[in-house]
Amino acid sequence: MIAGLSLPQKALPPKYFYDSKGSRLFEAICRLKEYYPTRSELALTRGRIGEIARFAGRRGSPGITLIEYGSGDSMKSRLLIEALRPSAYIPVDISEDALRNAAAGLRRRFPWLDIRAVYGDFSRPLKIPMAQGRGRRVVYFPGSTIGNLTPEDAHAFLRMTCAQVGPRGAMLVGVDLKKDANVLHAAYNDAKGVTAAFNLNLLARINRELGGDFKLRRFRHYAFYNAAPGRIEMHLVSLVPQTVNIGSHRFAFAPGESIHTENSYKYSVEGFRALARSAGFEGEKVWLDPKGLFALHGLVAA
Ligand code: AVJ
Repeated sequence: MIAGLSLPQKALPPKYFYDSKGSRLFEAICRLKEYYPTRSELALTRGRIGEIARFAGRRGSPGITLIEYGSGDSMKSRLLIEALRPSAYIPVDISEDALRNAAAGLRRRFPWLDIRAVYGDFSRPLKIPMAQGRGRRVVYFPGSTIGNLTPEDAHAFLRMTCAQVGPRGAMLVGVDLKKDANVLHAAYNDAKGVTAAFNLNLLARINRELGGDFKLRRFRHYAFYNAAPGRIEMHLVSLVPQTVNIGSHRFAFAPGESIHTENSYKYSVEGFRALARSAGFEGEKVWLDPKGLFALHGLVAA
């Protein structure tokens, strides 16, 4: 946090949004009528689950290990577990509460499944417990979380995942599509202000956990589509000249100066396939929701 706030363009990593309050706010975002990604991905996963499981499982292949990054409430993974019947499921998440609750629910629902929850940050190499056997490894990364990474970081992340699943291993990754800027704008500037509350909670969290003295009313949520890099940017804009303390550190804000809190990159089908290919994956399948808003890519490690 200190390092990010010391940059010329102040910036904080979006992974810190997800304390328990932030996770609840994010779940509320997912229910907003303007926020199409969750609903679109769920509809597409429900509608095509047979094909998706056939791709991931090559039908009948025994001992599949399903690894999910950013599993959250494991909502979509339930569908995939039912259809794919893996022998092991490894949910990885940075929100410990969400992870433990989801794992407990899945244990009741799928008593035959070996579940090993891993609490951690998947953007760094993690020690993943692997079920024994020669089964295929499948990484599931839904939700368009990959959009938080710059294309350079996404490339490195895909390379790491490619090595993790090994030759002929698979990855299912949810990616938000490029679309009309007005639709994007509405999704990140909802009328009820839930996204604004989600963004501002990052400052409240710094106050709670790091002894900061941010006055939340002196900052405003700001989100816009930056067409050149193809990303939504979220910022917190200082409304007045002010200084903020975090422990012994002081940060000055000019009026209008912002903290850049999130990028959410949008990709065309071909754009994402090219990125995946450059990282060692072949884009074998892609499924779109009926409205063409969201894509699920089926990648195979070359
Ligand atoms: C969880 C990263 C996919 O980028 O759309 C939602 C987070 N931020 N509204 C996204 C988010 C503001 C979300 N991801």
